[in-house]
Amino acid sequence: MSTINYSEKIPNNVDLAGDRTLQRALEGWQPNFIRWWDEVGPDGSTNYDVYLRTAVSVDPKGWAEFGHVKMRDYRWGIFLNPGDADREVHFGDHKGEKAWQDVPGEHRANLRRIIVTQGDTEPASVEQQRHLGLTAPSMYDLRNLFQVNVEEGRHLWAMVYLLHKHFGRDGREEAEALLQRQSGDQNNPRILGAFNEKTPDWLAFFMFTYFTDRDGKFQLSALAESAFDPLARTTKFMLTEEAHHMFVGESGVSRVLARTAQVMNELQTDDAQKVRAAGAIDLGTIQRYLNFHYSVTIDLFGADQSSNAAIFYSSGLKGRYEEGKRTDDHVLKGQTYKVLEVKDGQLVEKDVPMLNALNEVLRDDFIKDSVAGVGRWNRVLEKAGIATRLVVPHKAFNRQIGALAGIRMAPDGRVVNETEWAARKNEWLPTPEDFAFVASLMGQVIEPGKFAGWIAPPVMGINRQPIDFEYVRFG
Ligand code: BYC
Repeated sequence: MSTINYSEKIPNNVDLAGDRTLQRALEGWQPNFIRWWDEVGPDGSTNYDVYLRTAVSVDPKGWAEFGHVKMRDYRWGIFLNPGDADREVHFGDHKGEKAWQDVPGEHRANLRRIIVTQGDTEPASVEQQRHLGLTAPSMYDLRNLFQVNVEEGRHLWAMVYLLHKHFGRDGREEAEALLQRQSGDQNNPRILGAFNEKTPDWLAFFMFTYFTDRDGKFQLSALAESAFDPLARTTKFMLTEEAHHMFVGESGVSRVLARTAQVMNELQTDDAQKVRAAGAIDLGTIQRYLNFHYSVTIDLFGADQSSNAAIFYSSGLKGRYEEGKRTDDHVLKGQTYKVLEVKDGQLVEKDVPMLNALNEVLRDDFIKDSVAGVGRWNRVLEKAGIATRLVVPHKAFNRQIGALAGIRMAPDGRVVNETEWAARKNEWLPTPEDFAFVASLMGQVIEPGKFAGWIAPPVMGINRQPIDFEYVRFG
């Protein structure tokens, strides 16, 4: 079960050949996927041979192989972590029952909705990143972008497999619709807000892979607890790939900071204009990008009180992050959790039923994890002797979803009036001028071992290759 069969048109470890109808249906979807990739996937990359890792097994010790491949020939496939025949549901009303190998009728609509929402984010991110290859700061970074892109494509495959196998005709229709919605499209946008935003430059890409891919980590971890075993097993394997995406973001921002700090030290200045004139990105701009990506990403966890979230949990569809490590009763009835609301112009906490607050619980877990990485960024500044520190804004800052939506708030958590917001929002969120400046730095640098002037080289290469390795061969 766990070896991947690469001799088939669709590589898989789910014995696709044993289900001819499913195999034919997925082989019917495959050319549509390739057409989608050609139309809205990485711009101008068709002839490139890219040093990519491809999953060859689900054994954590040796799951991937590296080699130069053309992206449209990447072996996108269907890989589930090994199953455990004795697995039990370990939270919610079905706790203690056997995990489900098929979809129970009463949970069908909700499960489909969760799988479609998850699936929708994957192609969305490829669409958002499609032009970035044209302005890559190095061949190393170009390769990382493409690695992220092909794996998001594979994550789409993971969800499409579940839709085709377990949801019949509706599932096949949803799988088609996943290729039809498009990021930012006025008439047929992607489902969740952050996936309709632009990723216009590489600073935005690094912030996206740091923050928004981390939403992926937390949502996939919650789904990896699911009573619906095929969803749990496929999301567990997706998490293996996701780790690299967050690494790209975290190390990317670190390298931008390292270069900025170097320029600040060379010029003995913290003046943004002087830093910019020297071709580096000033810390104010980096902070504003951080504020934006952090706030749109925490919206992805949904409303702070949600009856959907309660139903998803109680019915065993979606657990909490690291559900198995928690020591409560895993049913959560009668328990409460604190959420925020505005009363008399002040933010106040109130206790609400925990089950309804599970989006907030997951958001708070995400926040802890995000803050830790921002601390690692600050150590780059500290080591360089720079006094400025990056901070994540208050969680009510710039929110569009839930009870905090639309509140005018400074990043430090002060509720502000419309006048102050209007006067100061350019200090807090990226301005058109910031975008224009960052865009002005984006020129393609693709000679092996060379890096754009606004970013430091990485500490080491990919898969123990040297930094000046030919990660991409241009056809
Ligand atoms: N934007 O009751 P609520 C990843 C909607 S990222 C727009 O709170 P619920 C990746 C909501 O749909 C991980 N709309 O909803 C990262 C609902 O709409 P309807 C993606 C939003 O269901 C980088 C209404 O508002 N995976 O993998 O409790 C690169 C009421 O809200 C938003 C998942 O999200 C928003 N931000 O929670 C590539 C996991 N937020 O039904 C990939 C699956 C909420 O009233 N999804 N709405 O029309 C879920 O678990 C849930 O759908 C959500 C929403 C947590 C997202």
